[in-house]
Amino acid sequence: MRIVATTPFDGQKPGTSGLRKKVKVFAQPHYLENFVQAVFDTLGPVPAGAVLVVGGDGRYHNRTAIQTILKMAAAHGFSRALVGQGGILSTPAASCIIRKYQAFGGLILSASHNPGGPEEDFGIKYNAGNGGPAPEALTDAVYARTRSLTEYRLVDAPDVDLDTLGETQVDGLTVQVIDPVADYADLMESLFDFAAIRSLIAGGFRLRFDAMHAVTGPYAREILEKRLGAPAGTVINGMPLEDFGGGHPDPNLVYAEELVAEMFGANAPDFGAASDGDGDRNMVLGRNFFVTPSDSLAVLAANATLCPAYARGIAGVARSMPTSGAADRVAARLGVPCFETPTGWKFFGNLLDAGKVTLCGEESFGTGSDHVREKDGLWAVLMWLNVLASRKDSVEAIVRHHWAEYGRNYYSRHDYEGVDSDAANGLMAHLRAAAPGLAGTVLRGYTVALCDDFAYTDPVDGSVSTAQGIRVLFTDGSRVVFRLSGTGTSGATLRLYVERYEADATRHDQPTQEALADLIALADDVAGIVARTGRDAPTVIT
Ligand code: VG1
Ligand code: CO
Repeated sequence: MRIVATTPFDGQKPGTSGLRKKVKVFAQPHYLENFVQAVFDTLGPVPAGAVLVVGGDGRYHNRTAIQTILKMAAAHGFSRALVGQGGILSTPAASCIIRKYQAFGGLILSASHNPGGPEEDFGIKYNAGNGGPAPEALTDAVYARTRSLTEYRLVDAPDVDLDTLGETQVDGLTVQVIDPVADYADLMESLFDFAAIRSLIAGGFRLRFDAMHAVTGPYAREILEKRLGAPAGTVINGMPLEDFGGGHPDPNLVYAEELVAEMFGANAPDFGAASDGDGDRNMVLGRNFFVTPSDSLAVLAANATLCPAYARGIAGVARSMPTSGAADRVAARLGVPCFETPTGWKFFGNLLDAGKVTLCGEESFGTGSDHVREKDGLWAVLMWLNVLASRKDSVEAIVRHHWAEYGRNYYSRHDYEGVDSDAANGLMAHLRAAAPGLAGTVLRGYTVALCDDFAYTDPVDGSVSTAQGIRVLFTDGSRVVFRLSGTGTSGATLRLYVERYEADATRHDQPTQEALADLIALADDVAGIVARTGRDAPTVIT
């Protein structure tokens, strides 16, 4: 074992989902090592036989980082490391494998939806033995440790062959290279009615899945094309590339352009879907029809009992605060609780572990259930396919029927990316200061019921998370929410979330931006977005 002297780096504070920085930052000597040692020091000595799961979304620097982590895991006393072949593990597959093999925890290498390549982003996060992202208390402790670290430890050993299945000894650590897909595909097959989906597809139902040259390609090919019999070519951009083909592996209407063009073009397939860099997000499209992630969560909750895994009903639903209230209405109808958490999957872990909820979702194209402790892109796709196979109706008809029954939550998110950090922080500080005085005022005809900075008390462990976003709630149930992204790596990203509920089914056909126009204008009145950021339009609208 070698002990290497080091000094702390600034800014190794995990954000919404792990530590994300430019590759150039991660590739500096000691940078990754410091962070990994801080994680290990925070965990403390591991028990005999402890297993660590390691894998990533295949982006540039993935393999280099894995070799370093394995040498450090050996020095820290782990007995076994389970590594996805080629260094590949989607985030939900990593969660699945941690749980299935009762691992101590896992290190996932990903910057998710952020671009990859030598000039772009890299990331790392620790997931605990429940398969879920480390809770805030742990990430805060890791950050504190990065501030005081003076050394890290690793063993001197040759690099491990990551491409051949089997076992290699790295000092006392047995490194086992595993099939990254099989366990996950088996889990999916245990949750859904694959026979029904297979006959739907055999009957001529056409689908397209865009893996965006990111991690889900091999998973989608195995599940959709091999196990469910969809024709070869159903999965497009299915080869994971270190730079995602130069694209932005974020499944939304702007970045998944190839899929969107096909789904809104002539002779479009019946169903289209895409996933992100690390496979935990999903976008679901029907023919000429976009399903908002918030609606998707609500529709899946309302139809959950059609799927074998949820046939006996769901215990409850959780959504992040900015996610629309569509799922709340379903929960109310079902008579189950609905929890509102801060942004980021780590806040769902306790609720899932305690059995308080079965389904969770975020407006940012994240949906998942208690089958793992991460959001899960392909899982959502399969749940939709199971519902479609059972209802024998189109995506659009199912969503419109849902609106007719529950009302429609018009919803949109506006992202202002790469904004000057001081300007963004100034905008948030201004809102925070203005918040207490806003209640009772009337803005463009909307009366403010409450304006606050969202805080959350975890109902399981009592931990409190503050400053999770400024929300302006109106008396008619509409709202606008402002928060800064915790996943970006350059400047700041301001997110504006806008929601309005419409009960009247004769008014469910407005274009979303039109239906929300007054609230969008009002958000600028309140926050001074244009004046403060110098942007006259958002970078991305979803
Ligand atoms: C974003 C999303 C959030 C999601 C997070 C991680 O965070 O808004 O809902 O959980 O990304 O997703 P932020 O702080 O940038 O708004 V992933 O797929 O990047 O791991
Ligand atoms: Co992701």
